[in-house]
Amino acid sequence: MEGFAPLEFEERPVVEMKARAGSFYELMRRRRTVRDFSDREIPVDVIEHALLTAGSAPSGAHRQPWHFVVVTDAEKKAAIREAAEHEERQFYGRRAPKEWLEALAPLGTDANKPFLTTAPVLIAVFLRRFSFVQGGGGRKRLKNYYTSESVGIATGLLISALHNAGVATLTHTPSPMRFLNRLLDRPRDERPYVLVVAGYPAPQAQVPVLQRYGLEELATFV
Ligand code: IYR
Repeated sequence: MEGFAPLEFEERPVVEMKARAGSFYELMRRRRTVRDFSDREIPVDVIEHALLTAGSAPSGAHRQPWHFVVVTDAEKKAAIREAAEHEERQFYGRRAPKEWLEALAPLGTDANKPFLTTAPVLIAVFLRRFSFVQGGGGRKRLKNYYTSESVGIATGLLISALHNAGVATLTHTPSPMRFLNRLLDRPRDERPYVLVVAGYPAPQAQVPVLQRYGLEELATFV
């Protein structure tokens, strides 16, 4: 960060504000988490623009505490699938408490994660707890701030940008997912945050029927 510059802000007529707010909602309410993907490729520049959008997220002290690894290589995807399914078998088989399994039952999920090899793109989102700068005769380690809030917002922008471009996503969190550091060659001080699976939905993809909160339930105006 260096100094200050005038804000570039475009004020819109109220009619336009309202129209844009409404049409953005119409777009976003059609986003669904997809678990059944086609193997068709998606253009790399769509992914690149979505990543740049994610990187526009606000972050604590502007430390940008994120790193995205885009995986398209079939062997890498297979290795991720194998490691994720290994963890998920433990999760579904013995680690998960009954209450958690009951909460997941309506989603129809289990330890099999075919989408990890079918979908054309996996984006592993890493949270960086530290930044490194040159200074004082060496590499200095600075603490990052509000990292989970910042990376959460960036991930929200990422899935919104992909949805806007016509790409379906799944925010997948195999747990634990430390194996991603090893498989994707990321340093130990980066924490795998979420795996975003991206691609076209399979032609016959189904999604759970769900209700979203209306305004009266999701917000209070005081
Ligand atoms: N990580 C597991 C379990 C899982 C947990 C939650 I909370 C979900 O919303 C969905 C799945 C899996 O991916 O199957």
